Amino acid sequence: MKYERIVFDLRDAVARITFNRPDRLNSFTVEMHEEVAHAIGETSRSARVLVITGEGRGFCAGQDLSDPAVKPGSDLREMLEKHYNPLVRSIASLEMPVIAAVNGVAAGAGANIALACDIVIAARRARFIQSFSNIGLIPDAGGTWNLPRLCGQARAMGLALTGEPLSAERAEGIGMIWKCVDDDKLHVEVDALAAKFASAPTRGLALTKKLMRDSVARSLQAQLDAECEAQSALGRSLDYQEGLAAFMEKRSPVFKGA
Ligand code: T3D
Repeated sequence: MKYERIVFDLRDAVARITFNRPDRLNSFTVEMHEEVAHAIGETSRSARVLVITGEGRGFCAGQDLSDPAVKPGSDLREMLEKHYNPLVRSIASLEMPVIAAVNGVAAGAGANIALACDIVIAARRARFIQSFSNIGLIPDAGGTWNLPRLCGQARAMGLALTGEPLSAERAEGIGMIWKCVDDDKLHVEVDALAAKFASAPTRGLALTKKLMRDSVARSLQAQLDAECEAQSALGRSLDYQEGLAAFMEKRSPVFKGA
């Protein structure tokens, strides 16, 4: 596929999707969704970590509000079912860590796509805005699910009902994101973490991600059983064999992701 609304790069097992409509703060059109979906398909086949970021001064301002597909009176369900919901599901189910490198403002579904990622690192200049309430909509793209889990019901409710911007620093302070870093350090930090994940025991990380994500719908007993299953599978993996051997031999492990 020829990418025109994103830049897609896949090197050394690190995939990177850069939203690339900076004059519209990287807001989503149907075409951009299609390109992102295609790039995620490529990622699942060949990468061990995915980074999502934005070009210019914004990360993503959510839905492009000038798109005729979302004019008042149209059924917005179709846009969610065809594009936003599959995107959130594919981030959650991708068998590798997904890092959001939030380079600037993240609003509406743009904020919630970032928060759907496994690790969120934001530049100090970034802001998270649940801007839906400003235009009469609800926080979609998983916002009503992820927000209360990430930062608690009181804060989630406040952010969603007021639409007030939350600074990256405050987002880190309330545990909504992993880290806020200086603007000029964002890509250095993210690249270092992506490189670490690209040579990590990918199956172990993938099962960690799955267990954490699935835990919200399980009892303690069911979760303990799921941990047994995962550990039993990983105990037979080449990466565990290598990790143990490297520890005993006092050398750095070389994980194959298998
Ligand atoms: O089913 C469905 O489709 C419903 C799904 C909905 C999902 C959603 O995401 S709904 C929420 C949509 N997003 C928003 O409501 C955010 C709208 N944008 C803003 O509130 C502001 O732009 C920001 C707070 C994000 C940033 O403000 P600021 O002052 O830094 O920038 P700006 O000047 O407002 O924006 C710069 C340009 O980007 C500007 O264009 P111009 O004047 O230079 O020609 C602006 O119109 C454009 N832009 C920003 N956001 C969007 C956009 N154009 C189209 N759609 C946008 N969402």
